[in-house]
Amino acid sequence: MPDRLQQQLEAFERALEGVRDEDSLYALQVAYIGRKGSISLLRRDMGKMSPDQRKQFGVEFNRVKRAIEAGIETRRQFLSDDARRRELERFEDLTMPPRRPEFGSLHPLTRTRRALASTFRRMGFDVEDGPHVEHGRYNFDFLNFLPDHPARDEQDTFFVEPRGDTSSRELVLRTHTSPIQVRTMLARTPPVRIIALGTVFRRDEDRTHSPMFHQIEGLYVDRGVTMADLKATLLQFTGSFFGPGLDVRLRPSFFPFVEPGAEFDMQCPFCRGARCVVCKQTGWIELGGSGMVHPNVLRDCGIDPAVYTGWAFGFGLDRMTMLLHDVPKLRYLFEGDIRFLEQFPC
Ligand code: FA5
Repeated sequence: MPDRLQQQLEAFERALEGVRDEDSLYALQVAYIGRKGSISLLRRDMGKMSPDQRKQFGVEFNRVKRAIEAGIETRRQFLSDDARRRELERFEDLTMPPRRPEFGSLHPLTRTRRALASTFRRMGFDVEDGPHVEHGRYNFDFLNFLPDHPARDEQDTFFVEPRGDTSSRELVLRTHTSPIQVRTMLARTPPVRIIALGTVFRRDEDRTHSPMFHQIEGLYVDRGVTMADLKATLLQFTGSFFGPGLDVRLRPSFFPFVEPGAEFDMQCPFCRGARCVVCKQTGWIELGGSGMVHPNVLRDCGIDPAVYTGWAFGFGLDRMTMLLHDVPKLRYLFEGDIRFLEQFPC
């Protein structure tokens, strides 16, 4: 009888090796030590045994049963560990440092644009924009450009061929943000206090000029507005954008849509006037053009120049961005080269 127990144990051990999952393991357990399992059934013959045989059988039965239980437990543990290991293998090496997701960041020009917009919003200006493809009338005529002004020349302006009846319409890619002044004055009555930020286009290309670039335009029209308001606003702007204490200067200049007209410079924010490489040892940074809105422009836009006066200014966002971030070439801003853009993390 003990031999049969041993045979059952050996058969069990062989079967156990082939068990690959919990269900088969449970089936094997039932087949051997379940109530009607092959080992349990051997116990039925105990009644026919002598007391000595029974005792010997009992000892042997318990040993075999415990061996089977231990075998099942070990296999169960193995299957569970194996399942866990395979699950982990589906992932990458968990001991490796985590790979961080790559975050994009705002383009330096976008940052400049947003910073300028929020500075001027705080100063009480509305933000406006207009179409990139603009009527020649708004880009030039309403702004007091004479029909033979050189800026209208093919060499400076991108002309767009209108669809349909072409005789009455001259379309251009706007060459500056000043037509937004016109659109705003035609649509609103003073007081008008806006800035316009946008993309503009000119046939122009070298280290500091690009055929596509960006400008910001300021316009303030109301009763009694003077050049002193212009200078005060420019001073307030440079103070809130670059920090207080930077002087601003106006130099006489000509733009058809302002009279008087002026270029405006601000004291270099890097050396604060002490002269450095950024300001080319002058102590000043040239920002853009400005002046009192020409009476002809006000009149053409339906605003009485005897009652209202206004000022306007405009400067390049791209140059401002180059200045702020020490970018040596304008084209770097437009090439989309990731090595350049990565230098401006969030
Ligand atoms: C104008 O465009 C006027 N509309 C500005 C103005 C507005 C004057 C309101 C008076 C009243 P200007 O052509 O100088 O002005 O251009 C203004 C700025 O745009 C320049 O100072 C320069 O910073 C920038 N700019 C001009 N051309 C380019 C270019 N091709 N690439 C990059 N920036 C340019």
